[in-house]
Amino acid sequence: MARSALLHVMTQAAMKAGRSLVRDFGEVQNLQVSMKGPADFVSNADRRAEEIVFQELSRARPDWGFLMEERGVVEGKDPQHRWIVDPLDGTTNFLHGIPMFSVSIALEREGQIVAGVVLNPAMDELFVAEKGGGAFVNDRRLRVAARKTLPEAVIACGVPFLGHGDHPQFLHELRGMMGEVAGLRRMGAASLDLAYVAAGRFDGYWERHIQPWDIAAGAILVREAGGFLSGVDGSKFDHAAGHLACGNEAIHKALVGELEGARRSREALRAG
Ligand code: LIP
Repeated sequence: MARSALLHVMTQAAMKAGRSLVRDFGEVQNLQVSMKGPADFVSNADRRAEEIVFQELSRARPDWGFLMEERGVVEGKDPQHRWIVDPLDGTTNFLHGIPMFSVSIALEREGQIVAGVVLNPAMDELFVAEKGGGAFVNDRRLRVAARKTLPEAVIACGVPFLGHGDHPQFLHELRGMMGEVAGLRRMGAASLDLAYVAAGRFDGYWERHIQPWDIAAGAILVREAGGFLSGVDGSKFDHAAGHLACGNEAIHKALVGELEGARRSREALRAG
């Protein structure tokens, strides 16, 4: 597959940051057994990776701005283009020595995501997509899974954790969903959940309380692999809305239906 100049720039930045993360990941595995633990080290690894992506992309496109997990918004001279970057998605996995983390880079043009790169450097998997050009993993074309019903589907999700998310709401969703599907998974890196939907490994995915840099690149992978995305309530997909559901057309519809059922059952309980 011949990569466009744009995807080339994004891929180079992700791979350079990925090499830095892999070096640091080796060290994290050593630090696991120390009393102090690897937490401070991991924040530095995250910052190092972000600096690399920032430098690489700024050099290639000096006028474009950024939305980055650590740095926040960096205004560019060109108001039409903005990079959306998570230099280390799956931080908790990384911290625990679990090789399920990524560098995620998306390009937003006039508010629309037009290109995305998600690299899992520990597994050597590079997912790329550009609007209208299809989605690929290591140069192999991606297609969402063909399974049409929830009983045959493996569905990924985000699970709220200490101090984060709406725990009762998730329990309602889980109660409904687990009785309907072949399997539920929680991988801990939203960009990879989306990449796996694009690759047909997962049939669908939903998550709430999620940030734009976690999902912007993955969203275009799903779309370019023939998938459907929306908010959890079926609303038009918006990477800044904080929630999403996706899958092929049938699974996406079934997923949104289940989530709506969970919402109604929670409302009913609340109303007493
Ligand atoms: C993480 C996500 C994960 C989600 C966490 C968190 P981080 O991103 O990818 O799926 O459940 O809330 O946002 O913090 O590792 O970049």
